[in-house]
Amino acid sequence: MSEAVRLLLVVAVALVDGDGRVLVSQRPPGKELAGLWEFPGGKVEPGERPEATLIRELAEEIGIAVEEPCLAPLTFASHAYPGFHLLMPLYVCRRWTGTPQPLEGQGLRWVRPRALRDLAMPPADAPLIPFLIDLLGP
Ligand code: 9L3
Ligand code: MG
Repeated sequence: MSEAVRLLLVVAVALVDGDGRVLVSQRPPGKELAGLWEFPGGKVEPGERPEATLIRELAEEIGIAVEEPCLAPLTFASHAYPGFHLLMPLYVCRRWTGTPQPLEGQGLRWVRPRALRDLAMPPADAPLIPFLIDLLGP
């Protein structure tokens, strides 16, 4: 008999600026994975559509407004932690309203896709780098 796997659905987004740079957010002290640089996003609440999660998280964490048609699905990430499996769709977004701000005291950086390789990222995020290099160039 195999044990049931706990599945955590998290959604993340690559915000892309006019120079093909991507926004990464540093998880604040006190949160799990503190200090690691991630694509912004968070947990999908029960009954919530992933796009609605992203719109909510982007407003809460970095103070920008995104409209749903601007969210294009790119790929999925997954990672098996000891207690649960994380499944994380990654969207791409090139249009939003407002200027990203660190509303939770986190670091924010715009980086070219190749420079993501030099950042410490959560295990789900790092395998997404080649997809962004394919899409945006290095
Ligand atoms: N997580 C990993 N990479 C990401 C995001 C947004 C989240 N790009 C992981 C960190 C936590 C879990 O997903 O283990 C839930 O994220 P949050 O709700 O703490 O942001
Ligand atoms: Mg989050």
